[in-house]
Amino acid sequence: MRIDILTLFPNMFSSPLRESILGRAVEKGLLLIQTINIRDFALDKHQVVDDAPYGGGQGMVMKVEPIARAIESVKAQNPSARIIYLTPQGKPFDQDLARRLSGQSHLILLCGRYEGVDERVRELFIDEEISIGDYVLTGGELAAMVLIDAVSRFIPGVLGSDRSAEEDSFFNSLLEYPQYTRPVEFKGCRVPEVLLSGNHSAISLWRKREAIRRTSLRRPDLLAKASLTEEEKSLSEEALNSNDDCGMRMKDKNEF
Ligand code: 4HQ
Repeated sequence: MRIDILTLFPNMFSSPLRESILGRAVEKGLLLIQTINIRDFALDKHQVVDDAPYGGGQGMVMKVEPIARAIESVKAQNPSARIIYLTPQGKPFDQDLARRLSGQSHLILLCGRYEGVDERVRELFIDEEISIGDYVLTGGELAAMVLIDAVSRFIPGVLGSDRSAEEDSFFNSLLEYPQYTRPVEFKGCRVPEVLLSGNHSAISLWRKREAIRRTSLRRPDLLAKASLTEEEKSLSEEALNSNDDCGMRMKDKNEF
C-alpha cells in the first residue's frame, strides 16, 4: 500500500513511522509512506499557506491553491488514489473503516492546521472525510498517524506471518479478556487458576466469559452491535446480573 501525507509538518511523521511494527513494514516494502510539504507548493516569495477567513472571525484558514497543487502533483502519478481529509466533521473512524481502507492500494491523507482548509478543497478534491474522535487536535497529523497505524495492521505480513489482524471473528466485536504473564503471584495478586490448568476448553470458556463481562460492563454499545449466540447472550446476562464486577466497571474507579 502507498500512502502520501500532505502536511505542513512532515517531521512529525519521521520517528513514529520508523519504529517497531510500522518501521518493519516500511523496511519490508509492505508500506510505502511519503510526506509532502504543502508549503513547497506555495509559489509566492514568502510561501504563504494560510490567510484570514472571509467574513471575519478568529484564526487562519489554509489556502486552496497550495493544497490543490500538492494534491494534483500526487494525483498526476496515480489518478485513482483516494483522498482523505482528517477532520472532527468526518465519519467516525473504527475497525470496520480501517479494514475497508486497507483494501485500497493508494491513500492520500490531507492534514489540516489552524481553523482547517478552504471549503473549496473539500468540494473539489476530497473523496472522504474521517474523524478519529470527538475532540479537537491542533492538527490532522496525529489523526493521520492513528489511521495509518490501524489500517496497516490489516495489510498481510505487517503483523508477521503467524498473525492476522482479525483471526478470531468472535472476539473482534468485544473488548479483550484479561492477560497475565509471569510471575504467578505479585503483591498477593494471583493469576487465575484456570489459566495454569492446561485445560484448553476451560481456558477458552473463561476468556469468552471475561471478554463478555468486560464488554457488558464497560461498553454495552459494542455488545449491542455484536451478534451473539444464545450461549454468549446468557454469559452476558450472567455478567450484568452479578454483583461482583471485579472492578471492571469504569465508573467510580477512574473518575476524578
Ligand atoms: N483536527 N479527527 C482541526 C481534529 C481531527 C479529529 C484535524 C483538528 C483538522 C483542522 N482530525 N484540524 N478529531 O481534531 O481528525
